Amino acid sequence: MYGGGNTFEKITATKLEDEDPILLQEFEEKIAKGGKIEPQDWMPALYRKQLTRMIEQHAHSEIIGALPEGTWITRAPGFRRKRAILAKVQDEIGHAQLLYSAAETLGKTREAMINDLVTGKSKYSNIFNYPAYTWADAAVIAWLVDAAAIVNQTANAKGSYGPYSRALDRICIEESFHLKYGHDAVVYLATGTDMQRQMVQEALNRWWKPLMHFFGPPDKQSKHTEILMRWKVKMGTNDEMRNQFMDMYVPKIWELGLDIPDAELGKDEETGIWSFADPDWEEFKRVINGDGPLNKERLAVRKAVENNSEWIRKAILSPESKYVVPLA
Ligand code: FAQ
Repeated sequence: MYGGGNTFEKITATKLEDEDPILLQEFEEKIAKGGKIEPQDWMPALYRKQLTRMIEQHAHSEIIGALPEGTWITRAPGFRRKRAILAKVQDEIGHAQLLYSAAETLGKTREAMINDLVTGKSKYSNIFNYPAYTWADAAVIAWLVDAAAIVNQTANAKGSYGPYSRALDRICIEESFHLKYGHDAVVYLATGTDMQRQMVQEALNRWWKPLMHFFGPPDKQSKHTEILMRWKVKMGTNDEMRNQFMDMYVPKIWELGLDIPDAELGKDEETGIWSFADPDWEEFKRVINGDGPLNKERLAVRKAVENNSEWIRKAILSPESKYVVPLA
């Protein structure tokens, strides 16, 4: 029914006010009671559009997110770490596959999604546009970027769209392994030689600001939070998720004797809210709109992979292919 990208754009152009009010009410009541919406169920076009946007961006983030750590597979210190980072990178690509499949249930084809990624039409997480200069960068990504992802995704796994919440459940289990592996790698460096401690401190200094950006703009600047919270797609606001991350991980970072590069960081014990210095939201905007340190390189790699593997997709998907199972 929803063949290509153009068809999908037309279907999702309907305004919320134009929806059937009775169907809309039933839909919202089901969500309010904690019910799941499945692909065949009625849903407002805006729900379809918002979910597609968010799941698609998430899928792109996983596939691009494999690149900074991917460059460390051959250089990881020792066979044990090489095996672990190889498995992690493979998992991230698997997460992208799960998420593209979940997004496809909403009607946009995978081809259209990949096309929107490589042409720069779709966004993906800000954080993967920064370089991983040293092994400590790979360790900090595996610990803290995965931790940030888990905070966001364990909450949203309880969300209203069945295919997305089931994909998130599975992803979070794997991300928990990644976090343990990343924590182990950071602890090793933080309790190592002076040079190793310096290396991990410098990596933390590089990643802290992108980590603050990772949860999205402050709530008062967020465009989509209100409707996504109403429909239980997002289960916490950007500020709530950021605060939860700081609450869980700032003490763990301090425990290791590492400094967080923010002189204004502190928690109000009464409200439980962390305050922090402005992480430069202008930089965030530049990075998510294509002008970060490595945006062009990341997309160029992705585009090259797509071009180089086109013959494989053609061979497998052609009607003559012995790999295509005929529909019964
Ligand atoms: N990066 O109105 P809001 C991972 C955009 S997975 C880029 O607040 P929303 C695993 C936003 O799209 C990481 N763009 O947006 C891993 C919107 O632009 P648009 C990804 C961002 O959707 C670990 C505009 O700003 N996780 O790390 C970002 O309500 C290690 C306005 O913002 C997910 O995708 C950003 N950080 O909230 C892999 C989780 N933040 O579309 C490898 C699912 C905002 O209007 C190694 N997504 N923008 O042009 C979400 O939870 C939400 O979409 C947010 C943003 C919280 C990211």
